[in-house]
Amino acid sequence: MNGKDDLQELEARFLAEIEKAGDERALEDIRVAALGKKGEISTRMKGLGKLPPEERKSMGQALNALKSRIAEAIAARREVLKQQALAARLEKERVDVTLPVRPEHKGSIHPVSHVWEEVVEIFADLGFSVAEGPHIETDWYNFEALNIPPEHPARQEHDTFYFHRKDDGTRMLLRTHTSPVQIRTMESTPPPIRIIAPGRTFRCDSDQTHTPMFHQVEALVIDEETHMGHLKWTLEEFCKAFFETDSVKMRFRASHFPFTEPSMEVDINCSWEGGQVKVGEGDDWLEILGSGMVHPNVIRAGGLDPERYQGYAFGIGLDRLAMLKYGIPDLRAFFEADLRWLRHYGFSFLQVPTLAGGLSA
Ligand code: 2NM
Repeated sequence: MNGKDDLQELEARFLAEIEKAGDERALEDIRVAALGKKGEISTRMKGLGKLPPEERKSMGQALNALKSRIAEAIAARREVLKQQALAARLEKERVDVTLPVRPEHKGSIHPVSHVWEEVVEIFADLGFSVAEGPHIETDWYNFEALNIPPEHPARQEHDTFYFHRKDDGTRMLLRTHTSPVQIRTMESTPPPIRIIAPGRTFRCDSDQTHTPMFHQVEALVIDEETHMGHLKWTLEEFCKAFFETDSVKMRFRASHFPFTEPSMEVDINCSWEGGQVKVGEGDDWLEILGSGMVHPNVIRAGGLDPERYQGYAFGIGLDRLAMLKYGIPDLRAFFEADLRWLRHYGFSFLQVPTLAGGLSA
């Protein structure tokens, strides 16, 4: 048979097969039969040497051109098949998001997540926005900028997780509090600043009352006039809203933190009955947060002028808040992912805390 006629027939046959290929596997079989090492075209390429020299060149060109056309046809068909497969999958896996929620759902919202949302809701209502930042921080943002120089004793208390040193001798760390977010906010936002920074924090400490990962929410307010009266009012509003009682009594105790001056720890009244704490009744006191007026060194580290700007900050442990409000006795159970525990203490995803609808209800 004349070589060129043979090629035309070959091309027609392969193009027809490609067009008929129903899936990517069938297409791959055709590719191997046509373009593979032992395929029709390669076999003919190998035969070129036996042709008379004057035919060899044109036959070689014809074979190469055919090879490209078949490869193109296969690629085009593959694209069509891919689109068809995707369309079929989308059709089959379609979810009607307008259907009502199924009552038999299994998941639940972790109490820490729930309390996190409650706290955000309360402070949003007081005019605070939420700020977030990285878990992996530099020494500057986690310590130096917060008025904690390298030799400061507070460094030991922080039980910091460090990463390997870099070539320049510095090392990154897991933030030990969310305060780095406040520094970053001061750098990026002109006052007035009114933010809360909820998030995960990390300390190399593990016993009955400490887990290596825990949650904090810290607040920062900076402008030209803010004073301790504002701090006290804000904390009182927060406690009343969070514990859902107007009867909660608060006690401010002088304390010391490197990043605030003066510093106060805040206790609320509670009762202990049958091993259960109740907030807002009784004559015992329970420490729930630390606070103070932001130290001028910290304001300066945030890039602001402490002669012009001042403000307050405070920090609250979210895990402890969750234990107190929902009567959860053991901190370590929080992070064990025990399904029975999660079902018992978890919240329905429909129980979104809002001030209008009730935080815990
Ligand atoms: C606390 C207690 C007191 C605090 C201070 C700052 C910053 F960045 F503004 F200096 N952030 N958070 C602070 C103050 C945190 O936690 C117990």
